[in-house]
Amino acid sequence: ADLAELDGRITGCRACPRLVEWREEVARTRRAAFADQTYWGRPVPGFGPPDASLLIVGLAPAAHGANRTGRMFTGDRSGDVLYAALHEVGLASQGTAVSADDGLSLHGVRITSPVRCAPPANKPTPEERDTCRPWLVRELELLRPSLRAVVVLGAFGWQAALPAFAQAGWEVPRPRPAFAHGTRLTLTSPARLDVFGCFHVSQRNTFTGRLTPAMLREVLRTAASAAGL
Ligand code: DU
Ligand code: SF4
Repeated sequence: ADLAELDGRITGCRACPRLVEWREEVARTRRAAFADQTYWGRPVPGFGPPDASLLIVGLAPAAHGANRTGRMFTGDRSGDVLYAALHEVGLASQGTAVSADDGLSLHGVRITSPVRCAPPANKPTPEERDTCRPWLVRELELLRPSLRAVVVLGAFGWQAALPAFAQAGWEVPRPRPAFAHGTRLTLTSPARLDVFGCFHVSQRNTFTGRLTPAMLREVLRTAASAAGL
């Protein structure tokens, strides 16, 4: 089994009835600006090379972003911020992401999500988060040989990711360290993994200045350095 095979299995998942209904309804009704497009409307797999040393963990696909284009953070405002920063720090081949065939490639970085289907109001339930976790655990197991650092975007991702690290074989301290922007959690066993907390790139944080492009670049630079990139 490899990551490409895992990605294929993920895209066929229908384990969460509420999310299956929502992702497909959004794909049917569409937004006026995208009325002529065929929406992906399925679970979104990780994006990036299978030997990535840095992993970025988000929240869930945006209804008219990744749920439309089929690629993480592609075609939405969150992605505009994330990919611009990745490009500026040298981790992405271009600073924009508009469609799955726009030519963008990532250097040593993979982007994934603890929930793979677009949820209503961008809010998965705890049950949906737990139902989706095995996909992230499997992705972590397959990335483990090359993986050295993780950037977790937001508290939801943090709460989902720490148990996934534990299930994938890392020793995670209990009680689990709380999420904070700028937090660095270094796991040491069975192999070193530096985990960084960063405010999510959603408009709620970027429009208000809670997360500035400079703050995001700083976390990405520090994490890339920890990852040997
Ligand atoms: O099929 P592939 O060229 O190995 O790409 C798999 C997957 O990883 C696809 O989503 C493109 C992405 N990717 C990347 O972002 N950067 C790379 O350097 C290589 C592949
Ligand atoms: Fe499957 Fe995850 Fe989508 Fe639920 S959110 S249907 S577990 S891919």
